[in-house]
Amino acid sequence: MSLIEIKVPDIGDFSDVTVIELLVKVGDTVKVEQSLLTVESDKASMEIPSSHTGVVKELKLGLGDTVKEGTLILMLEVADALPVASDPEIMPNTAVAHDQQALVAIDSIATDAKTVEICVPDIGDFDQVTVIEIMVKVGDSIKAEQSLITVESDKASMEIPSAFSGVVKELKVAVGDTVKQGSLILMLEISEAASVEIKPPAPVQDLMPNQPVTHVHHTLAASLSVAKNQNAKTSGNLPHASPSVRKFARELGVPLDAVKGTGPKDRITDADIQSYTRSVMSGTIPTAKPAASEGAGLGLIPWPQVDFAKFGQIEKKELSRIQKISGANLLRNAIMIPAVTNHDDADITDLENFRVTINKENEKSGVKITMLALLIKACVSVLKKYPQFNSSLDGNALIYKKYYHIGFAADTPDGLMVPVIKDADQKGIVQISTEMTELAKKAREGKLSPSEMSGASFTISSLGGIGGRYFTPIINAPEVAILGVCRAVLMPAWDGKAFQPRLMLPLSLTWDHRVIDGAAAARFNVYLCQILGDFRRVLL
Ligand code: CAO
Repeated sequence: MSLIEIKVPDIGDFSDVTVIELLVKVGDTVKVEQSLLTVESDKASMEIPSSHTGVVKELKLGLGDTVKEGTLILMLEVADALPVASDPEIMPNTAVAHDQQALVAIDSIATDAKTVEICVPDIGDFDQVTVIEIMVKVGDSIKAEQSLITVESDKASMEIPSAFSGVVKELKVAVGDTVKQGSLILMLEISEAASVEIKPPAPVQDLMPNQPVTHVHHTLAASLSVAKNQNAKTSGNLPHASPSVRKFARELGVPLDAVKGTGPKDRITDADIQSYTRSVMSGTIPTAKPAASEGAGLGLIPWPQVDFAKFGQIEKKELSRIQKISGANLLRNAIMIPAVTNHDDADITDLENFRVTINKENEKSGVKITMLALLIKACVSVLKKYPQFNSSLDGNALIYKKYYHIGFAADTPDGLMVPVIKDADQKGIVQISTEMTELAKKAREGKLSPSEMSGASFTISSLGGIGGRYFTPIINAPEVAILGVCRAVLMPAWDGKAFQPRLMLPLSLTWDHRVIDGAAAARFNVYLCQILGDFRRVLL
């Protein structure tokens, strides 16, 4: 027995691809040609087979690792009798090297032609592959390099991009068709300018001069190279999905093996992922119980299905668009952030007197200073002192923002919106009050632009105009803290000799425990209360 290194073979034009599936584990006996792992670029995925039979002794890479030709995959114990395989039929073949120019071939006589044939380019060692997805439709305007179709062999799937920008005139393939290099995918109308830009072609044998339409062949951004042996077993029960579907599933956190594919050969489609997500969200299917190694999953029981009409009269109304969007965000933030809320009370007796006095003096100007504007200014001072509250998590790093854009929750007939006061540190209280009034009005009228709702580094949610004591606001990710404010009430406060009536403002600070700890949160509230108690501290 001897131990050999199994490395990533020549994988054509792929240079840095990501490992998305490990198909073997330590102790497994693998056969020559058996797939070891799946790698994926943004255009294609492929399985990498073993060049030897043996027992896996050690895995040298993990999910998410980036690999290229020569990267060590694993250590394999092989029987000494077995020669080191070098059979070209077994080893993944070298991808055909292509000159990009030569492959973007066009009939020189047809430079004034407007319609071109877009054909399957050289796809390496694939000769008969199945179309599993069509990503464009007649009438679509597409850009050069945009993916048109996904094809799949038993080992890999890849997206085939367009060589030109233009408008799709006619589709020449359908899902389930078998294609190979040269198969016609679609007819594309390209602008004259685009056709003129195409350099005269290198001679390509299969082009017919003087044809009325232009033939276009081009190479893939990445040519694939995989083992040819058709008898090699595919990877057992691996979910069957194209790279774009896999990417989509990963973005949503959907476990592919829990999704039932409805495409040809049970292939999982975009629609399957969407339908799975909808079912989980509505509680129709519970999330899968995670394996012990996966850590805590939600493992929720299904949402209760109740026929409310059995208990009395009901009326069903669709959620507003804003409610649907904010609902999805709130759910993610509530689930994904380990949030804690600290409550405190600020003595705003003097501040409220000051606010009322100034508003009386400025009655004629029409500009009213609001408590929320004062809170925004006070929070900026606290954020400057405790910058981790003005940060965002980026993997294992923290991004400290040097700007102070403060979002404020606004109640609107259609649902909750969060307009943002940009650069609040550089603005006076009158300006903040004026902007807030305008933004809140726009929010209620549904006229806020996306830029007016983006970029917040900290948020305040004030229920002060309505009432209540304390609440637990949900952090507006990727921010790490939010301040909830309720209605100020007169409370008796002991001054050492007697109880005095003081106007106390209830504060509720929710913070992300991955970034902030309880002591820091308490300090934040204490300093905020000090500022609100004596606003001159803002000048410090
Ligand atoms: N304590 C006591 N009184 C307060 C107060 C407080 N903390 N905050 C505001 N008030 C008073 C104001 O002074 C005003 O009184 P006057 O008319 O006598 O001056 C009155 O309450 C109305 O204030 P307002 O709420 O209309 O204005 P605002 O500037 O305080 O807030 C805005 C503006 C847009 C934040 C608010 O209208 C709003 O939409 N709040 C709801 C936010 C929300 O829904 N949060 C929950 C998010 S989680 O679901």
